[in-house]
Amino acid sequence: MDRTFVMVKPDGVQRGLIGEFISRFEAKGLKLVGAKLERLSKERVIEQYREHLEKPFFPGLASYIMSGPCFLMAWEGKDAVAVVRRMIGATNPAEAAPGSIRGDFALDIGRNVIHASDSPESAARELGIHFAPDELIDYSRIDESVLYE
Ligand code: YYY
Ligand code: MG
Repeated sequence: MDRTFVMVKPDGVQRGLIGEFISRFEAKGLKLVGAKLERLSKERVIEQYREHLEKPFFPGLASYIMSGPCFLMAWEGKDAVAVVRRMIGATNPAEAAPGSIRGDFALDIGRNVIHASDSPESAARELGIHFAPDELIDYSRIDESVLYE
């Protein structure tokens, strides 16, 4: 099973959308294996977005991510990384498909409400940045026997 890192950004938290987003992932059949509300330090934002450090949008991105608490989650399931990326939609909400989270809840690329890892390698790296090993919980969910072939 894949694990992926998902983060409700400060605009999503402020707009009261944490529960809506959790509901979508739960309804899909994914399993929540870690979660916490946190204000990210500059160091953590730099680590999270290190591929974008030199981009012109980085300063704005960093101050937005640090503008308030984020809700950090780890989700587990079959192909969870790819599945969650499709569920959150394209980076630019104007191009994100209706039915995706960004397609349904955002308008501006600089306020796109949610983050999710883009590959299994990024997921492992990002989970390592934000969660200590004992914050990720191994358990079975009762519906797993009917969710999977
Ligand atoms: O992975 P994803 O969040 O979909 O997009 P990235 O290309 O990794 O960019 C990270 C983050 O940076 C994006 O969610 C919004 C912001 N951003 C921006 O503000 N302006 C851009 N032109 C590109 C990205
Ligand atoms: Mg990305």
